[in-house]
Amino acid sequence: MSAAGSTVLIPGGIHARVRERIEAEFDAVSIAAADAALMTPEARAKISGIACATVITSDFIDAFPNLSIIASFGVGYDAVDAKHAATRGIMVTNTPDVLSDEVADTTVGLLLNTLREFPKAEAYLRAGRWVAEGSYPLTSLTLRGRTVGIFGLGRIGLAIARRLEAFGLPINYHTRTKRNDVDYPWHDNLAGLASVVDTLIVVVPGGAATEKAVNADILAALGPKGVLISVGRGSTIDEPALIAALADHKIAAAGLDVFADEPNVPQALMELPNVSLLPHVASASVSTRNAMADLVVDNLAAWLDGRPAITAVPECAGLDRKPA
Ligand code: A2R
Repeated sequence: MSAAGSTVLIPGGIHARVRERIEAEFDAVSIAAADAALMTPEARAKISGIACATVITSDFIDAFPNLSIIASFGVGYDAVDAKHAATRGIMVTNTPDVLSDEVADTTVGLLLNTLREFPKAEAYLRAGRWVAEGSYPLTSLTLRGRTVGIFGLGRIGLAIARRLEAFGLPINYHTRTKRNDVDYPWHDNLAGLASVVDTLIVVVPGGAATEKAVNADILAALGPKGVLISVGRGSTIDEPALIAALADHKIAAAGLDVFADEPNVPQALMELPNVSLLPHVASASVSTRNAMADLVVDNLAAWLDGRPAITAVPECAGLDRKPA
């Protein structure tokens, strides 16, 4: 089989460039959601690739007897049952690296917004309050003198660390495995990291191992001057515990780009004054999203042509392309 003769399914919404390229380069089939009941068994049997930005369960995967690759949009692929796909010899790919710098830039912006209240200061100007009431109040928080802890020093975490190092800030980190290519102090547990820093940046993948990892104990360890920044997955934060910590001034402030139940953001969070909120936009520039879209389709084309996938997820890194 060659890529050109392959049928690729798009379940649910996806970036327009992914759809356009798939329609141009493969036989494309679209369904409204990742629900196998929306297709006949005959139609499912024709599918060899899936391009997705949605939840892909093991049951859905098993509904496609000739499926060979699932190309997921985004670096986080916790929505795709990659372990199950790997046991069936099905490749899963994601879109790492091409978004790391964009996400790191956004993280620095969100951190500054959280500390120095720039969105609120701009709203103050636009509302005419500078003229009517005088200068915006001095901010109680600053980036100066802070010590940063990065929970997840992977591709994105390291890009954030390098930026904040240039801002003159000391960096510590927690991962399961110590990196031997950086000199930043490593902590073998998150509580230990939180207790020695005042600025905790969370950029670990979602999934069971990191579910609500940032809980009341971690926030207490971060302390009253503490600032939490979350840009990985909303599932990694215990949101009720965060809301309580912010309301009770157990920590000073938080900046969030990701939430547990997107696009729904708890009203209690929105009403807190010491929070800066973004609607999951860390990688959301036209150029970066286009690069992610191209990587989705390039992975499909490579694998369905019999070449190695470009960016296999770790669970599928050892898979060989099945003979057509
Ligand atoms: O634990 P390690 O040594 O595998 O390091 C990875 C760390 N990490 C964890 N750290 C502590 N406890 C865990 N249970 C845990 N699981 C993973 O997170 C590594 O340092 C980092 C992930 O880095 P990368 O795989 O390079 O991912 P990347 O490209 O930085 O993206 C991170 C996440 C995505 O999964 C999306 O959810 C989000 O950012 O956009």
